[in-house]
Amino acid sequence: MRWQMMVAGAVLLAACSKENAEDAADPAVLANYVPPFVMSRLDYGGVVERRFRRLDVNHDDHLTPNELPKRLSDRFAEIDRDKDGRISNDEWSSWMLARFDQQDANHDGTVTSDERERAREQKEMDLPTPAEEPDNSATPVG
Ligand SMILES: [Ca+2]
Ligand SMILES: [Ca+2]
Repeated sequence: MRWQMMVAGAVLLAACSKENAEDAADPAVLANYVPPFVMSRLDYGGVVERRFRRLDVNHDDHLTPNELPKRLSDRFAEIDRDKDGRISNDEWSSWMLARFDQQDANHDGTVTSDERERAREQKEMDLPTPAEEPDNSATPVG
């Protein structure tokens, strides 16, 4: 009969220590904390514009297949709506904004972390963010 008492005691002890552990914040959760991400359609429009300027290395206001990033190279035909073999600023903006609207699940004009996460699960492309294309227009050049 004695071992049964010991088992009961051990179970009780385990239950207590589990409770204590839940009181403390989980360091793993804190380490992985990412601040919520919100991007408005207006911000995004600026980002897309700046990315176009950056990608257009020969400044002819068009993106050719060699100027398109690799991850977008198989979308070239899709983006080049008039099929003239190059992507105009209009074609680029409307395609990129269509990606934004697709990820803006509740159509409130912003894309949040949750919506980004959902898009990722659906293997949608990551939208470029203001952090990736900072607005340097305020800083004097040269
Ligand atoms: Ca170009
Ligand atoms: Ca075109």
